Amino acid sequence: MPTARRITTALAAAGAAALAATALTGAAAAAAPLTEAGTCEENHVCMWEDAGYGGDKWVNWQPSGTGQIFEIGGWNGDNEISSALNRTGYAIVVYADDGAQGASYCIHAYQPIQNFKEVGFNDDAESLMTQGSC
Ligand SMILES: [Ca+2]
Ligand SMILES: [Ca+2]
Repeated sequence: MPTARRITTALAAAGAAALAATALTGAAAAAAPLTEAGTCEENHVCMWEDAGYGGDKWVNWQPSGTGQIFEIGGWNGDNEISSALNRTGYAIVVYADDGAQGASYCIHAYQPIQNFKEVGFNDDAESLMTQGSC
């Protein structure tokens, strides 16, 4: 029965197409964490270990006023920060030492820092503090 055989072949082809579609969906899901690494929620300050908002995100902070200090973890971000997204209306001062001490660099409200090397503060930040402006 040539007709039935043709239908079976068509069904097999449809099955293969469905499998291929599933594989594509799986690849998209696996890529999701990369997108997440480069994102920062509204009203948050986010900082990453690599330039271009990549690698581990060691800072994900939602400050609620000025003069607030965020302590970057000693084993999780101190002297590693290379990029930042400031999605708050506060200026964010990054400090070279714990407890908002030492050399500092001021990030303006809503300013992205794609690469801290460009502002001379790469792998330096150990703590942060909010200010009204720089
Ligand atoms: Ca780094
Ligand atoms: Ca620290």
